Amino acid sequence: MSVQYFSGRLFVMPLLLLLTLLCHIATSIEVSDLDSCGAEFAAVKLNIKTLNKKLLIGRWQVEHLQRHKYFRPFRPDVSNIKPETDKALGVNLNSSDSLSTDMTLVKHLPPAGSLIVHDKDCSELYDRLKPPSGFYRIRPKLHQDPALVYCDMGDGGGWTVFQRRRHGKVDFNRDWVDYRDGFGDFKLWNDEFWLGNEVIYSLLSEGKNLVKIDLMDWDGKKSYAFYENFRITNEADKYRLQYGQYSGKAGDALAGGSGTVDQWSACLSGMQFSTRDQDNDRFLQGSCAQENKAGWWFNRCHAANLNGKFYRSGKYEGQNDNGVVWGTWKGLWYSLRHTAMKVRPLLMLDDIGSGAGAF
Ligand SMILES: [Ca+2]
Repeated sequence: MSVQYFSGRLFVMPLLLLLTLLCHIATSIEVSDLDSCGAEFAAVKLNIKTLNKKLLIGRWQVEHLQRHKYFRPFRPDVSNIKPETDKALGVNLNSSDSLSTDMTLVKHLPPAGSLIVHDKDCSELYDRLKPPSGFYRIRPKLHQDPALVYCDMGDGGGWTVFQRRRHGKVDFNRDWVDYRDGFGDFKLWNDEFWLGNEVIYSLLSEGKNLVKIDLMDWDGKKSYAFYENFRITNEADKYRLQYGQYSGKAGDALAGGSGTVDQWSACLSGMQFSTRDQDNDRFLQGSCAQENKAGWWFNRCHAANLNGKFYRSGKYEGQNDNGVVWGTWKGLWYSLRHTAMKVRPLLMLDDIGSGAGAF
């Protein structure tokens, strides 16, 4: 027994020593590995976490877009498409746009002359192709002919512009028919126009939209106003104006101002459209449209009239406050230099999330 025990001890001792040595080596390897890889390992873990988050957001966005029908997979028939110049596409690109543009996508747009119109508004076009700002054909309602509109693909993208003032070359003091059918120029990026009440009616009829009003004064200062669920009724009801919640920086001029008297005389909610030949305002003694040289929704008469007379100096004087006016920002006696009224779906997801980007 004692010999066996002794010989056993002889065998166990070197084994223990070996194990201790191995343990020491293993521990030192582990520690040095952790020392050298610890930071990398943490970074990889963080990356995985971030990617998982992005994946979740992506899945949610796709579900959201599909639910609200803003997303339609685009599968161009490349077999029929030959390389074309941008000019042949019938698209007037805004050369001043700083948007990054994938021209391979732009080349899949229907060529000029084609009556194939995929999109009911610029937001659908934006979702499909993300083209640069410019004039495109849309078809707000299937039974209607396509309309040529300016799509503002900056500012988050997907805006259908239905009014624009830039330089005063287009006369906005016009009759009912002109305002109904639309007028102005639809070629260059800074052309002025009124899209037309019929198209605007179709464009806005589904509600759940966001209208943004972009304004600029003669010093180049910019401001804006948002209105949710902006709508007009049909021609039989004289394109009566309805809108929801206001937000923004320029003030709620459509409400007429902050005082109850101002609102009584100038709130445009519920007002019908008037032109110089159709007086549908609430001013019994006269015609707001004639006094203000514009087709617009008038009460008795207004604190906002973006279709007014174009004055080239900002401040102006006269018998009537008939300039291009947004009263809550610059007052009734200041005529703005640039204006735009544009619309897109209220819940549209975009590059910047909210649509509240700077003008
Ligand atoms: Ca009247």
